[in-house]
Amino acid sequence: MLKPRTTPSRELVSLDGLWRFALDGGPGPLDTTLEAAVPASYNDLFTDPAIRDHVGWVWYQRQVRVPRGWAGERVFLRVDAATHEGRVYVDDVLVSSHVGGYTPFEADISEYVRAGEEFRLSISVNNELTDVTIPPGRITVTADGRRKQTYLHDFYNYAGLPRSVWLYSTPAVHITDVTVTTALDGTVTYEVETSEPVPVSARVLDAAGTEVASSSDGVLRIDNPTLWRPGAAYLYDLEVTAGDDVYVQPFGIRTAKVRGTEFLINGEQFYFTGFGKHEDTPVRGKGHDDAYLVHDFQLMDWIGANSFRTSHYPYAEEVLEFADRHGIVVIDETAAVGLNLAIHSGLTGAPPRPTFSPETFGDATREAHAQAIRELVARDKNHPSVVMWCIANEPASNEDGAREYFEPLVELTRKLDPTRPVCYAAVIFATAENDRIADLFDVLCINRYYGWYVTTGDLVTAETYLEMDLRGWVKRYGKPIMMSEYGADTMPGLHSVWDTPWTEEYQAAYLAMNHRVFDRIPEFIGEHVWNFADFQTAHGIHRVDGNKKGVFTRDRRPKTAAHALRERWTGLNGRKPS
Ligand code: BDP
Repeated sequence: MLKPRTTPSRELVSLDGLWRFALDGGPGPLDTTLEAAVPASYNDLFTDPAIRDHVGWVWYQRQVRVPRGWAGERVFLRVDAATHEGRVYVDDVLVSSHVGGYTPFEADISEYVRAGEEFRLSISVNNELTDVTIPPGRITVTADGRRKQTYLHDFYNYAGLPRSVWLYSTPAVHITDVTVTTALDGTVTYEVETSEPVPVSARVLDAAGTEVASSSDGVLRIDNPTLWRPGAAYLYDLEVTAGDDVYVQPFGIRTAKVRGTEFLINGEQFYFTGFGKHEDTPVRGKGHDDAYLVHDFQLMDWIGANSFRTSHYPYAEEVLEFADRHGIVVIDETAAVGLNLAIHSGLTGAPPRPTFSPETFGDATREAHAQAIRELVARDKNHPSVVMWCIANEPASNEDGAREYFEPLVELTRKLDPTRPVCYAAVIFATAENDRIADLFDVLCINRYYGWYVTTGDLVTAETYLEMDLRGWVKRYGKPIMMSEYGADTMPGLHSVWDTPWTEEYQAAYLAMNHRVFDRIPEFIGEHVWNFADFQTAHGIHRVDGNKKGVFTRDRRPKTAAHALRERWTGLNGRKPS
């Protein structure tokens, strides 16, 4: 799905800003004095707990004027994200609806609007998570009649319109999709879809804007191509012309492959250093913010991180574009977090239920999951920064039914994109012995908290357990292995001379213990600390104002461990620490 852009044939109007907001009332004029910022999650904007804890639909509304020059053009309304379900109304007409909180959708509204005139735009957004949504959740009704949302992940279920909303124009016949595939010798293959059959041609402009190739047969050849490399980004523009429409798709020339136990970018071994992140900031919640975007990438550069995982959902497209431009490597994840009922029963003492069954997560969940994969790949396939798809975080891959559930999803991912490796992040209950799905994937991504949730405060035992565990995976599967999560909650300002959990010293010692183990395993291809920054967690779970495993605080100040990581990672340039 194409990102809206201005091109010689397309215009773009941002609808970001303040919208009228209400818990109910639309699509007629909202009777409200509340206003909500877009982009932003609505939860932390207001002081009223009835809004923060609301379960169900909310309404956003504003007037929009179609530019007067757009007569005869197609007019599209594009929502970058409505978390988790969105419905778009032009005046009283429902023009589009979409399920899935972290991928975009759009509607051709040409027949409902006129150039130069205003219309009332309403978007209703629903935050409910159920056993057929990705991510899953559950709604219960309390004894006093309140609907309560629970879910199987720790981060707060921020909702609303966390990304931009756009109005854009195209010519009547227009480009609807572009797919670019590259090879290191400079061969660029492109596929273009259009709303009606028209002749298509394309040319490539280099970073200086000079034309370096052109064709109309789907294949382009660039002589002496400059590759996109981690830490040394280089982007070309593919300018596609189809009839009267022009679309410009940036791309990079690079490959990402697994060979034996190596992860190769452009045929060279790559060692991941970095983080699992979250889209999470004070007040905005999951709202995209360009200032935090720039600052977070500055901090990643400062600390020597060359990569991150979009845990646990697709991030705003601006984030991936920034990574493309700055040579940061991305593992791109679906929102399939929490397909694991054992963790929940472990935490609550509820009797364990099988994760994969018709009564729990069955065919309908898997179809929602498949759709999440389709939309992720459709949106992000052209980003050179994305080197691997992660299709789930901590599923119950050790349980009956996991293989039946995942096999078709892995096949689907590979069919949609044969060019990138595929992984999932394995939960602690899934071991080399009992995991049912690891052989289907390319890289072993392991989440482990020895020394935190297990053997808390005992880093000596933790080191032994961790090494045994990781070596078991290497031995059984012979695939590249990386740590996709390891971390310890840390209260900034808390110090100790002993191995005391929650202190800054303990976080640093915990990470150092993990690093000793990684460095003893030749098949290791990377380390992503959990988490880049502290983040807000679900109401009512056992956390003190959020998850504190950040190496930076929620307002992005370094904890002691940040300096130690900086020492380890700086200067590696994708090579394994020695
Ligand atoms: C892992 C999850 C991650 C959590 C983390 C934690 O993948 O989302 O935030 O644990 O508990 O199980 O800090």
